[in-house]
Order: sequence, then C-alpha cells, then structure tokens
Amino acid sequence: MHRLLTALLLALAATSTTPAVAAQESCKGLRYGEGTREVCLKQGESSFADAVVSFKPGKRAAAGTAAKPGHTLGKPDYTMPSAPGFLALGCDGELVVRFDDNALVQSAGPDLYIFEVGPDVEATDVAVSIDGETWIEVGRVEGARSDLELEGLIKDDQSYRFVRMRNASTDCAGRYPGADIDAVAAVGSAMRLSLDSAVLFDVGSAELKPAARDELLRVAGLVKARSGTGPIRIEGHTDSDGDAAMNLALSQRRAQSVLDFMAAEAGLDRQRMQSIGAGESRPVVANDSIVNKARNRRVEMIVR
Ligand SMILES: [Ca+2]
Ligand SMILES: [Ca+2]
Repeated sequence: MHRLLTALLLALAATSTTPAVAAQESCKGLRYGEGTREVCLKQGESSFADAVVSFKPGKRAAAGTAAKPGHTLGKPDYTMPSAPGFLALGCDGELVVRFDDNALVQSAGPDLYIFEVGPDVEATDVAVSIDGETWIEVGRVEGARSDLELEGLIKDDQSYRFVRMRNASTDCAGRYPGADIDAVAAVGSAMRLSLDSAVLFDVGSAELKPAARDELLRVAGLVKARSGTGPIRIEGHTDSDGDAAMNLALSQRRAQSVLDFMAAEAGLDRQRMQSIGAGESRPVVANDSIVNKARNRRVEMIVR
C-alpha cells in the first residue's frame, strides 16, 4: 500500500516537471506557434475574425494578392512571401475587421492574437471596439510579441466585436509595405448568437410567439454543446423607428422574455444569465432600408 502511494506520488511529480508537454495537452482547441508565440485558441476556428469592415491602404500601398483585406479572415494560411494569404497594410494602412459568430472578451491570459507574417517584422497599433465607432487603444504588436493582454483595458462584462490595426512602422519599403497581417484571433472568445426578433416576437410585443419555441430550443442546444459555464449575456436590440426610450424598454423586456424561456423551458442555468436592453443604440448596420432595419431588430446571446 505504502509502495503504491510512493509510486503514485512519483508519477505525479514526473508529470508536473514537464510543463511543455502539459501545455500542449491542455490545449483542447487550436494551437499555433512555438515559445513566446505559442497560442491556444480554446474556441477553435470560430475564434478568428469573420468580416472586413474597412481597409485604407495608405500612402504606399501593396499591389496584387498582398492588397486583398479578405486574406486576414479565418485561419492563418500564410506559407511563403510570394504566395497570397496575407494583407500588406501599406505605410499608413488601416484595417478594421469584425467578429460575427464570436466576440472578444477578457479572459485569463492574453486575449487577442495578431498573426503577422513575412520576412520583415513590422509594428502594428491595435484598438478594439464594441460598436465600431468608439475605440480603445490596446497596444502594439511587433516582433516576438503577437498577443495582447486586455485586462484593465476592456470591461470585464462587455464583448468587443471590432479590431482595428494601423501600421506603425516607418520603414515600409519593399514589395509588401507595412505590417503583413495573416489572421486575427480572439483568444478570449465568447460565442455570439444573433436571433431575429421577427422570429421571436410580434411587432411591439415582448411576448414570445409560439413559433419562437423551436428556434430558442435550437439555440439552447448550441449553448449546451459548448464547453464552459461562464456568464451568458442576453441583449435586446431594436431599429431606430419610434421613440428611443420606448425602444430601450421594449428591448429590455424582450431580452428578459428570452432569458425566462431559456431558464424555464430550455434548461439553461438562470444563475449564468443576465438580460440587458440596448434599444436602438447599437445597430449592426445603418437603419437606412427595410432590410437593414430588420437586421438591427435582434436579440443577441453572448456565451462565455
Ligand atoms: Ca469568428
Ligand atoms: Ca486577459
């Protein structure tokens, strides 16, 4: 018995002295890089940016395949300088990307990772935003440092969908001027689900339609399939039609209706959930057409 215990303790000691192996094994998602550039994306492929919001190439712009901002979306796919798969920002270049199926949140350890590639290492200033309008500068990536710790810079209970990168190197000569961006990943990544208000509610009502049930049960299934027991933020949003105060109140009641259903009927833990009304304050697109207004009428779930 005593010998068995000693063997067990020795085995435990042996595993604790091999942190590199332990780190690899502990990454259940996607793992990239080595040493100081190593990163574990626990939420896998959804961690990456999903859409280009804007790209200003700057004074000295790249040409050809290195000038396509879409190359910064999804997983990193750079293989060699002559191949497409990255964007050269240009000397004064500025790129804004957006997360759609996920959102950047503060987590333990670094929260944002910029995959910068190519033979030259160039500095990039990074900012993040909740709405794409108000920006928080979060630091600079350069050389060996590709990740950013956002603790103390962003709010713990908020989620950020926009990342802005500005080339910060002054030496931007050559065929690929400025920083070469291959991919952008939220290491601290929450799942973002957007529900169409028209599926859930009648106009002006916060009472769930019978047909909403299937959609909400489907969404609850996605939440349950995700590992994690962190907070779930349920946000109601409206378009800009009508009175702002009434929209705010309606969005709050709708978010609460979804929360109540998720707790009472869909088996999600009420203690994890919080409902918030944002009214018309946070559109995803300009309220300039019938189609766009419909896109802005939504209930979002941000799941950690
Ligand atoms: Ca994504
Ligand atoms: Ca962090």
